[in-house]
Amino acid sequence: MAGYSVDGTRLWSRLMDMAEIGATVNGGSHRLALSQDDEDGRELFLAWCANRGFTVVFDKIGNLFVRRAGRTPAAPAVAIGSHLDTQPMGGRFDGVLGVLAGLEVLETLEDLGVATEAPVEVAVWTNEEGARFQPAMMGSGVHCGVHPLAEALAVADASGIPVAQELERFGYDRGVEPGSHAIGSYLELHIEQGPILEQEGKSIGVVTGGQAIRWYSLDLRGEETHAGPMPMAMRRDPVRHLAAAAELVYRTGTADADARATIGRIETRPGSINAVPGELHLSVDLRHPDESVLEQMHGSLAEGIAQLNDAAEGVEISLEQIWHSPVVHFDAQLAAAVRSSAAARGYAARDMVSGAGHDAFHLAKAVPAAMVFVPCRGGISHNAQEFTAPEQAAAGANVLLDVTLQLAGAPAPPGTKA
Ligand code: HGY
Ligand code: MN
Ligand code: MN
Repeated sequence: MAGYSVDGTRLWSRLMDMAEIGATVNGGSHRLALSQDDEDGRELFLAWCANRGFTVVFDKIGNLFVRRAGRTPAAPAVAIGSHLDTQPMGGRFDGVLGVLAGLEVLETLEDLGVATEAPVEVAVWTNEEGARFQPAMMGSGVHCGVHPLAEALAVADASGIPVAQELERFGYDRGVEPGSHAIGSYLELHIEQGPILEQEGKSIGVVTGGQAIRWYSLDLRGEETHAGPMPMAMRRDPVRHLAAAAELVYRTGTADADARATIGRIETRPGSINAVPGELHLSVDLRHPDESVLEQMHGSLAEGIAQLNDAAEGVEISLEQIWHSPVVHFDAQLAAAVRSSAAARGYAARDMVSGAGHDAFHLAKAVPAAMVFVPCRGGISHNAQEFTAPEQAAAGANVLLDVTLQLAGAPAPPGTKA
């Protein structure tokens, strides 16, 4: 339904205003889930929404739903959204683009006086990144019934602060029951966070699905002791096995060209220069677009770690899976709507599977869902240098606008065929 266009200048200035909150010295964003910075970002977003008279519902896990009424209030809402929380040294567009492009779609409909049959809502999901509280995509997972609310509330961050305490701090504990605020379909605009669109000169990614993800805690436990007097042969030093353990992880990443293996966090305890660590903790993130290959990667890592443990004198080595997000298939009709909007607008596009996890992965279990990608410079993301150009952001928002109008039921724009 190419015809209407968003205000790309307004979208870009909102993106830059949001980037001021939790700005890092090297031009990125630091708004960890349920931190004051995250809340400040939400308050800014809600202030923009209030200026247009949109109504807000929030739930007990902190998900926000900003609603623009439709002619049929009882019609299932079309939700468009993403997340505002960021990685510790994240970029300015991951998640934020999807939320602010969603607001831009609502504002464009207001500006043009376009009435939709169904309500349209912008969804802001709590703790998509999983950097402070694991697992990732927590708020959307609770909304879709994947994680029980009580389980999510009890998750604590590295300093022992539970999700529940932070939600109470900001008043979200007074929200509606997660999942009680029904939505009928879901769309998410996101930067690709990889190099394909840019390398191929494409403007739009028609995201047909997402790869499977498994997270682990890899823990090695020995005995703390003084770095001076204790002879090397008598030590139970877990760090002696770091290289072998890391090699096992990276070996799973060579399963084939699509396999991904990442050690994002390495920590010794007590972490003192002159104390042999008693503990060594590694995070492991394995991914693959084929569930059965990821299962093989899982098996080979578990077997390797068990053998390493058997051979390690005086050090206990364990591998615990803490999260599994299965392969996702998005709604073919919604993907087709994305594809035809890009074609109608003359945007070069290609189908692709998402390497990153997104809230849409959970929503796809509950309602028809799809995603739209735009390129990011050098494929870089989860990095302060993350960047997508103003015209690329606007192109993605225009496709989001078209598919939203199709889903929500609206008269065809003047000069276009319905
Ligand atoms: O882990 C992911 O892929 C996402 O950034 N949460
Ligand atoms: Mn994201
Ligand atoms: Mn991310």
